Amino acid sequence: MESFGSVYILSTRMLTLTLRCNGRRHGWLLVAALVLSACMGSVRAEDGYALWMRYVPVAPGVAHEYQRHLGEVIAPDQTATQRAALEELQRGLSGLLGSAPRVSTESAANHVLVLGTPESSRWVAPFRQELETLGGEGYLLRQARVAGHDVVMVAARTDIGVLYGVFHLLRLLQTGASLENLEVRQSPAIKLRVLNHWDNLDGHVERGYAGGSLWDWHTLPDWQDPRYTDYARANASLGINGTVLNNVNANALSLTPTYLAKAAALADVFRPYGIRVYLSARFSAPIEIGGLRTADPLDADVQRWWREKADEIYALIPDFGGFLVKANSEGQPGPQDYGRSHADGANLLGDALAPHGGVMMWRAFVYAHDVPQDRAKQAYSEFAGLDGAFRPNVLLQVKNGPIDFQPREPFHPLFGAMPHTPLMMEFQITKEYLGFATHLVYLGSLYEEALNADTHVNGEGSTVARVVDGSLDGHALTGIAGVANIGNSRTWSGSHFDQANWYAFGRLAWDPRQSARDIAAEWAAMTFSPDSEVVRPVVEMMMASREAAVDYMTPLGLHHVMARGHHYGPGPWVDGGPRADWTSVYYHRADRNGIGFDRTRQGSDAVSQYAPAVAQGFGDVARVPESLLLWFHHVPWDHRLRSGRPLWDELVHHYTRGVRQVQAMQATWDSLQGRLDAPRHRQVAAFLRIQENEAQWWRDASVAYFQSINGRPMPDGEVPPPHPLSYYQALQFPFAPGDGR
Ligand code: GCV
Repeated sequence: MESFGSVYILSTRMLTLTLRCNGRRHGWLLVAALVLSACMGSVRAEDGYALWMRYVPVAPGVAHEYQRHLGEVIAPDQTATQRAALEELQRGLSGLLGSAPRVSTESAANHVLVLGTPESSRWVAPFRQELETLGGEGYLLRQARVAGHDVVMVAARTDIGVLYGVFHLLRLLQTGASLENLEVRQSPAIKLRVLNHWDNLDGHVERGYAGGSLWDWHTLPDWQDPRYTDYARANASLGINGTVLNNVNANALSLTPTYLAKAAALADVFRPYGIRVYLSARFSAPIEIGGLRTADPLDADVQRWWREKADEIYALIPDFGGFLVKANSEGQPGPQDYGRSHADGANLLGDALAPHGGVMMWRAFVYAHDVPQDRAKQAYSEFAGLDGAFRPNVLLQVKNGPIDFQPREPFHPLFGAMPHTPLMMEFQITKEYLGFATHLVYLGSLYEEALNADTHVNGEGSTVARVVDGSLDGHALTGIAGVANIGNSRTWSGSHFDQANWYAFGRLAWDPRQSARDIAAEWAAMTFSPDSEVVRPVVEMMMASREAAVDYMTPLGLHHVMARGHHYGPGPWVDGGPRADWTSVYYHRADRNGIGFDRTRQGSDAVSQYAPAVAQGFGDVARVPESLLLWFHHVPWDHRLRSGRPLWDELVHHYTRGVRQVQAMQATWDSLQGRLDAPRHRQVAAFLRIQENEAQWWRDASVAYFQSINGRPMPDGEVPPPHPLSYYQALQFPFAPGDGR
């Protein structure tokens, strides 16, 4: 297996120089192991491959405490998952503590680390009843006195729970937590925690900014790249338990025997890590690969075809998760092609999967160009009336907002509107609308904002998180999906900081009530250094970053004003083309007098899709959060905001503030030079320069455009754009990454 750790640079120059480490000087004679291990974090040639599982040596002070507790391990190794847990523990402890623990079956030591389930370990057996309460994936970490020994226990009802517990323990060590009186009881709040890969069979990743697809379909199933195991480890470390391998804009070939064998090989690699494989299914597959003349969901031959297809898949992948379907959206085929409803379509596939225990994840991202209705309303119009019409194994997968993964959107009105249907949250981890991989934008804050939004459907506290985790309406089948930002780039995510978004998604999927700030802090500690002088500034950068992007791209509720097609850079002037709701002018509606989309009762009335308490707030220009003002209201350019500034001045103020915030992030990052490894520091610094230039570009192009519409002078103290509008409009990026094909 490929080394997951980083390469150590150990040049002769280093050995003959006096090293400076944590402010202390050491003569070269003292170099040897002590200094090397203390300084390891700052001399490693880090390339990001190790993600948050770098397992670099902990500070000598804590190392001693950890060694005392964890020097000897008793763990089963009979199943693949047991071996994965033990291997991870050994890998982790070897790196963190400098030596591998002794592994034994019976302890001679006073202190011992025990892994296991009641079945696999006699040490854990007495805790059977307690472990039952933690469910199939939960775990218990506890320091206890057992049979005369001081035991740190990683116990669970299942092997997977133990594996998750091992990752939790390693996280504690990586972040410098104490093991004294350790007591952690964890179980996931959401059942299906799934990545969606928008990966095509030709290796292109739609909206992918981290290289090509991780899946080498050409060499599968014979060659299983060790990287697939590392992918599984990374996901298991977060509790992600499913992956949809292929793009929702699906190719029917992924359901042919050739590709199913490849998917099965991946499923074999992922299984020990608790990850099930799912596939995006093309609704018209019965025609394209089945030779049928129709894909009508009520046609008996079509129903048989899907049943047999499911049987075929489960023969190859016994724990296959199920299907994800994008239907009748953006040109994809679907049940409406035959005059049937989305429920008819979803139930067709749900029925085929049901005998095998599979689930059907049907997407609500549906809007039709022949419907003149406000696009923000269409998913609700299509689905709300179907509540209760779906089979028990069908989940409806709903994007966090009603348009499309914008820097800021209000929560999707379907959340709370379908109490009889399990609604999955769909977040985007890849930053299609947030500066691709080069902008530092921490999405933990965006996810937190969406999950904490209060739908008010059952009174105050009816948060989106409670819809998604099933507690609001009593659903046991629950799910959350993240559109992956993973590719074959050495960094996995295209940039070091984008790894944090994968991480935050996974951690919130496990427990949507965690704070984005806490998640950022543990990620920063593991990814860079647990030193508070590093964590604190890095977390401050991360926590400010999403608002900065909103400011320089889409302040005050503006949305979908980026360039056409590839969505790279500003394009508020985008107009014309195949459909109005793919243009910017459709969304901002700026004219000489004002700007914004009127979604009040006098306008498109999208506000009425929310519960009355929410609708009243959104619909009232005096009460709507200013961050969503132009999402819901068309207001005059001189409308006064809470700052006292007229709207035009406020808008320009936000654009400029966004650029300044990026500059502040640069200054913070520069101040960390020398505290972090140089390779990663250099790349982040370079990307921040790109981000600064592009933030400035967003600001200047947007100001130039809106000024051309409203004819207003620049607000006092604001610098005019350096180029005329025509300059920004003429910029072309024919090879911008990630475009759909
Ligand atoms: C996979 C947006 C993206 C598309 C994506 C679509 C979807 O429109 O631009 O690339 O298609 O969302 O979520 O289905």
